[in-house]
Amino acid sequence: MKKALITGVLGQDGPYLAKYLLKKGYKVYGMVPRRLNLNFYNTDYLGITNKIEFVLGDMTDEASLINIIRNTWPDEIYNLAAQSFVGASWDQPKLTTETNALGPLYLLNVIRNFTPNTKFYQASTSEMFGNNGRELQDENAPFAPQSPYGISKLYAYWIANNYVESYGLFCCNGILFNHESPLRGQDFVTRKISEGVAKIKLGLADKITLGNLEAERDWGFAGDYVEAMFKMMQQKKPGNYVVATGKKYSVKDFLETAFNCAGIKNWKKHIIINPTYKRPAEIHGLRGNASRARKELKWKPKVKFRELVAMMVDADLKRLNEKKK
Ligand code: NAP
Ligand code: G4F
Repeated sequence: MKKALITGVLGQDGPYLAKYLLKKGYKVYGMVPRRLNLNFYNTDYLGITNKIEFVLGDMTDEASLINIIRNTWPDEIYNLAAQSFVGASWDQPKLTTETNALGPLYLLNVIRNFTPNTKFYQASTSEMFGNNGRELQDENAPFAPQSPYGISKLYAYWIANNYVESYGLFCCNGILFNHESPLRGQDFVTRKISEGVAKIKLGLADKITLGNLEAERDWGFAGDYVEAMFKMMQQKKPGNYVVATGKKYSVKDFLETAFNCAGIKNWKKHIIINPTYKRPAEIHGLRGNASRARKELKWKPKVKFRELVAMMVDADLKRLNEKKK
């Protein structure tokens, strides 16, 4: 039986990936940091909490990572743990860097020293492209990150590549564009909108407070994107792959579609703009070209933009309705 270790297993992507690997017959170890109240909502939502073996560890604590890997001896490590909220990376740049840049370095050193045959997936991001002046990004596009988050992730991207070159490790960077789902953290704009719209529909709120509505993103479904993670780890040679839909929409488009899905007219009257939600440096638009993944991994996204928005609004309506009962 193959063994996989997923860091960040209780976030958005972790549970979808864990479910996918469990279905493939993997033994799944899920690394969780020590928290006062660990939140198992996302693994419960997918019905997999009791199928994962949880192990305690922190990306900023090298010793904990050494212990975990030497105790579990995984065939594949999917490094999804991160301080992943771009906005917070200006408030906590050191924490962001320690978690997102040094954490992967620690993991790579454990692999190099103890389990050199373990394959390593690094959760890289379209944020690394930043405002590079290009309209469409592929694996060869230049990097121009705009946030402490993007910069921390760029370090991890390069060190993973360097460990392939230097030590022959098998490391893949999945350069994933924004992907969302009902399990998305409530701070991210799509979930903030789907939850806000659901509350307005149910009479629990009247307004959603947001920042820059003009920003454009290439939004896909997290459940589709974890398949690409797995597929790149099964290739003969390690590689870096852009994972994206190739279509971009503005925050405004997302809003309009979400209100429309809930059957609410005149959406503009429910929006407040608050500059606190604007960023010191913004990435205006991101759109990815996933041709390499399509060709080599035979991967393509299944869920379309409107289906994704509807899925998120419906899930929030259902959850809030159940809470009301
Ligand atoms: P997420 O929901 O924020 O999940 C990240 C998980 O990492 C959380 O469960 C978090 O736990 C955990 N974590 C944070 N700090 C940690 C630490 N020091 N040690 C151990 N665990 C820690 O992120 P996601 O959306 O699933 O994304 C997965 C990965 O892909 C992230 O690395 C993200 O940066 C990257 N990525 C995401 C997207 C996207 O659109 N979703 C796109 C490109 C790349 P707490 O919540 O308890 O802190
Ligand atoms: O939902 P967001 O916070 O996602 P962002 O910054 O694109 O980052 C996400 O995707 C990256 C991949 O490109 C990941 F690497 C990263 O970990 C994360 O998952 O913001 C999207 C856009 C931004 O332009 C932001 O300025 O929405 C704009 N926005 C407008 N009002 C807002 C808000 N974002 C948030 N979070 N909250 C608002 O009120």
